[in-house]
Amino acid sequence: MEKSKSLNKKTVNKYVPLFVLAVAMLWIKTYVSQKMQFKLDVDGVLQEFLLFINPLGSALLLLSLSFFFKGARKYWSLLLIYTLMSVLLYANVVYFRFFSDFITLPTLFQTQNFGDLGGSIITLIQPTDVLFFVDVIVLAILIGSNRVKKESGNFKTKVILPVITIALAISFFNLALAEKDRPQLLTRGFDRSYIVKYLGMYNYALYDTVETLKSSSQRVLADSDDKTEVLNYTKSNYAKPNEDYFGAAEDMNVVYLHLESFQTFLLDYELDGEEVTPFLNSLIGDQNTLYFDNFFHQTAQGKTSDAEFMLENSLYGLPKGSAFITKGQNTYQAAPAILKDKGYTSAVFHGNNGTFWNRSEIYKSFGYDHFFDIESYTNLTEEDMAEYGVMDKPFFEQSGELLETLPEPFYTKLMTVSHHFPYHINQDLTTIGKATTGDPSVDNYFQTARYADEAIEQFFTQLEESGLDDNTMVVLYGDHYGISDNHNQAMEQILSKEITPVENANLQRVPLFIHVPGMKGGVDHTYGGQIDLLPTVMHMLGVETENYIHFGADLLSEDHEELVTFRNGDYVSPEIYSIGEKYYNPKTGLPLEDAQLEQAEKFQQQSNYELELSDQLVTSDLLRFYTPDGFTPIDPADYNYQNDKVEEAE
Ligand code: GP9
Ligand code: MN
Repeated sequence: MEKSKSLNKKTVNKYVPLFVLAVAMLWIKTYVSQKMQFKLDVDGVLQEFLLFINPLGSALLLLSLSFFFKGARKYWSLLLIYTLMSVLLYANVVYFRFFSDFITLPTLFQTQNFGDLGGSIITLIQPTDVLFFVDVIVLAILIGSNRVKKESGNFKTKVILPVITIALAISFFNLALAEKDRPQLLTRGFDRSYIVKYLGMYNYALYDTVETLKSSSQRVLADSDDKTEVLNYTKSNYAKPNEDYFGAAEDMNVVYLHLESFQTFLLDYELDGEEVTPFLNSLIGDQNTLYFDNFFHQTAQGKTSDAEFMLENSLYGLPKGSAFITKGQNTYQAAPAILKDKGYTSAVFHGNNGTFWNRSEIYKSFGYDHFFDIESYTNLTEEDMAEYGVMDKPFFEQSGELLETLPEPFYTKLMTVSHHFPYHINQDLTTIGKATTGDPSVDNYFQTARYADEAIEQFFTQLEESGLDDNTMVVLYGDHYGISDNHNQAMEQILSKEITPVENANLQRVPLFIHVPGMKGGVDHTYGGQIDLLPTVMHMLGVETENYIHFGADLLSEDHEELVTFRNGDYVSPEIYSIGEKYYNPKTGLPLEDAQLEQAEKFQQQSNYELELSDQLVTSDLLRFYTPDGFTPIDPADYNYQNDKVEEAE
């Protein structure tokens, strides 16, 4: 009895200082990282305090799990937990540099995508990042060396319990203060950066895990009745076609040009007096082209895949992760499937690995007949390759040839890649200088945009030469921002104006062009977003959409409501912008006048409801319970893209 007591005391005396050191190091490192590496918009003393205190509770709690291990194992478990937490923190730091966001479990499942990010990840890692692991090494040396004698004793509950109680007390105190500053923080979630700001990196990871498990259980619990509310909403939101445009492209081929990272501000921008995108600018004045200058991207974490998801389905991407990844097995009634019943053959062209964003799987659920990925492109030299696949010019050259092999009419999507962060391009291929803000992403952005513009012009020439141009509708759209708000300081120099919340929302405009031979063109100022593309294009093809569950509405319809909902719950409309739970007058950039608050609230409720219903539909896979009249359901097992690949001669 006497012996075990003294052993326990010795264990405490030896282990506790090491434990305290570990907690202190992890706390400080996490605080400094949260403060310096993430953009959390910390406002006021309370938020500053919360940011400082929030890593302590979780560091104490998680590291104290080592107390449960016996003998020397508790030293090694301490090191293991410490290392895992450090890796989690660092992974988020790197991820944030690229996405301005935090890792979520669904994005982690896409290991292939992380592998493919390869080149970009290297540009995101900095030599000073070693500092993130100096403490891990210190701890490892301390534990590994013989100087720290690893006491074989175990902790008694009366030692463990107070530590855990203190850890929990700190965490609850933290949560209570956070809820005071931001009510419903956990129930509504708001924004991942809020959770990190208020509760810290590690509690965020815990929160995300719980949310992900919750979401995967939803599918199991859903039944056919759940679709009724969604169907009622989308029916009431339906906008009937504009007679002047309905069927304007009937039986024509469709070519979507997916313009990677293209923002609208590029179009009228002149860099040192020179147009950046002369070809696209000329399309604005083309007599057979409609150009939408108030068109917005509505993507979130799924970036490119969110844009694709919306334009194929008129359903919103998920609030976190990518529906392409986590909902690839769902039932869909996507554009290729709708058009299959009208005799269309469908294909995607993308000079990247087919597995990126899980495309090679979800395209089957969409009913795509062909998927030409990197393995369909031949004789590529190193110069032909960008970080995410084939450079746009060789890509269009070969895609154009493949396009001609398809039976008509076809519905196709060509995905460009060379204008992608970090906008590197061989200087021999450039025809415009860089900007000079000193921020490399912003400065390079114009060169790859110009290259893309030239590539698009080349594609239009190819279409003419092949004779397809007379009978092909071409839709060009920007997928999402290329310059995140992390670069707003440099963007203020580029645009010579302050980037207020309203200006930042304005920067989320992406171009939309719809070119149809024989159709009356012009500039259309309608406010709309990617969610509206599917019904707009279907109506132009002469296909009615009334029976489909679509959250968007035909941009050309008189019934189209000018309310563009962003994935984070913000919205824009001609008179009112809602940004971060504040309402603005977009014309003045100032807070909204009282007289319009009622309308602002109404729009907000509608936006929230629409996102909620779309999420319900996607997370619970509700389309499996609904088949529109005249639609033939898709069986993904019928699709195989092996034959679209070519064996390159040795
Ligand atoms: C990858 C490409 C880029 O294949 O479409 O995707 P993004 O990083 O823009 O989401
Ligand atoms: Mn993209």
